[in-house]
Amino acid sequence: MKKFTNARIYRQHDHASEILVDKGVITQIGTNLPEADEEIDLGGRLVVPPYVDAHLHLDYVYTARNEGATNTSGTLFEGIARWHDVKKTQTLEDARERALKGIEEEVSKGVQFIRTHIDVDDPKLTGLKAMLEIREQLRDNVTIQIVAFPQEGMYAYKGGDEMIEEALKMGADCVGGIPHFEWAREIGEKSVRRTVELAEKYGKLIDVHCDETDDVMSRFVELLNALVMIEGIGARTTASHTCSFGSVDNAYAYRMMGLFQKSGMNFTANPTENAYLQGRQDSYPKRRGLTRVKEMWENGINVCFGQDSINDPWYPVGNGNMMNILDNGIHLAQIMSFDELDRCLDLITYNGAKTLNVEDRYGIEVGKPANFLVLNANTPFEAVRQRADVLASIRNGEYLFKRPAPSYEIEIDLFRKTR
Ligand code: 17E
Ligand code: FE2
Repeated sequence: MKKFTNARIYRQHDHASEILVDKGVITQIGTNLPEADEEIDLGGRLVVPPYVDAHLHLDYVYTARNEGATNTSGTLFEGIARWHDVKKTQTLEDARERALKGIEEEVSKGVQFIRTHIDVDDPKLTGLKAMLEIREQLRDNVTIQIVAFPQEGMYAYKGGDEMIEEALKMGADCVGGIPHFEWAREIGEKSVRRTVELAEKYGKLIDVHCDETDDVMSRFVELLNALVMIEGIGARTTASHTCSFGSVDNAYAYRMMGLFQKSGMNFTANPTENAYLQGRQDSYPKRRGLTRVKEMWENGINVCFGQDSINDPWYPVGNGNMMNILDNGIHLAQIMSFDELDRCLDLITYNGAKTLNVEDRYGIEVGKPANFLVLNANTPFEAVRQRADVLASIRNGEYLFKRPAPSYEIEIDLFRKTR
C-alpha cells in the first residue's frame, strides 16, 4: 500500500489531499487516511490525471530532415507529397525506432494516452506492423490507440479502402479518413460513408481528418456528424482538425453546433500545426487554422487538443509537450477568463480521455488505476501560467519517472540589493 499525501487534486472540490493506492489502483481519496507502508509527501503540488495526446502521427516522427522531406510551401498538401517519397524508404526497424523515440519523448513530458494515426496507404503496411507490436509491448506503461489512416486518400490511392479494411483486421482500433483530400466532393462523401460502414462492420472507433483546409466549402464534418448520429455512435467518433469550421459563416456554424450537441461527436484540434499549415493562401488578414474550440467547449461539445506532428514534413518543432500545445491553443482560441484558466487543463486531460473512449480507466477516482502526474505548481491557474513542468508521472501506482523540482526562488543579487 502507498499513500500520496499533501496533494492538491485537480477537480477535487472538497479538501481531500491524500490518495491511497493498493496494487496499482486508487482505493481511497480523502484526508487522514490509514497509514501505508510507503508515504510520499507531494508538498502541496497539483496532481492531475495523465496528459492525453488525442492526435499524433507516430509513423512520421523525426523524418523532417530525411532526404526529400523538406516542405517549402509549408502547406498540408506539400507535406503529403513529401511523405509520399519519404515513406518508400521506411523500414520496419526504422519505423519501430522512431515511433519508440517519439513515445518516449511524449511520456517524458507526462503523456500516458496516445491516439496515433498510422498511414495505411502502403502496400507493405510497414508503419502499422511496427505500431501494432509497440502498442502491445508498452501496454502497461502507455495506452496507445491506432487509427487506420489513408494519408493519400481512400479512393485517390488505388486500393486505399481495402488497405484500411486490412488494417482493421490486423488490429487497428479506429477507422480514419481524409475526405478533403479526395479528388472530388462526391468522392470525399463516399469516403466518409465508407469510414462509418467499416466502423460498424468491425466494431471500431472513428477518427477522421476532417476539413483540414481553409476552404469554407469543405463541410464533410456535416455528413460525418449526421451519419454517426443516425447510427448512434457519435460518442465513439472524432472529427480531427476541422479547420474550415473556423472560417464558415456564423449562421451555418450555429446550426451545426446544435447538431454536434445532439450527436455527441468529439473534436480534436491541433493548434500548433494548423496555425503553421493553414492560411497559406491568405495574405492579410491571415487565418490561423483553428476550429471553433472556445465555442464548442462553451456549448458542451467535447473538444480536446493533440500534438499531431513531432519533427515531420508537416511541422518541424513538435516535441510532445502537451502543456505547450495547451498554451498555444488557449491563445489562438482566446480562452483566458479566470474560470476558463482554472478548467482548461481539461483540454489535454479529461476531454482527451473522453475522445479516446477510455473514461472507464481514466481520472483520479476510487477504483481507477493509479495513473496521475505531479505538476510543479500549486493550483491549476499557476500550472497554466507557469507552463509547469511535470515532476512525476505515476502509472499503476509506480513511477514512470520523477525529477527534482527546479526552484524559481533563486535570489538574484540585483533584486536583493534593491530591497
Ligand atoms: N497528415 C495530415 O493529413 N495532416 C496533418 N496535419 C499531418 C499529417 C501532420
Ligand atoms: Fe493529423
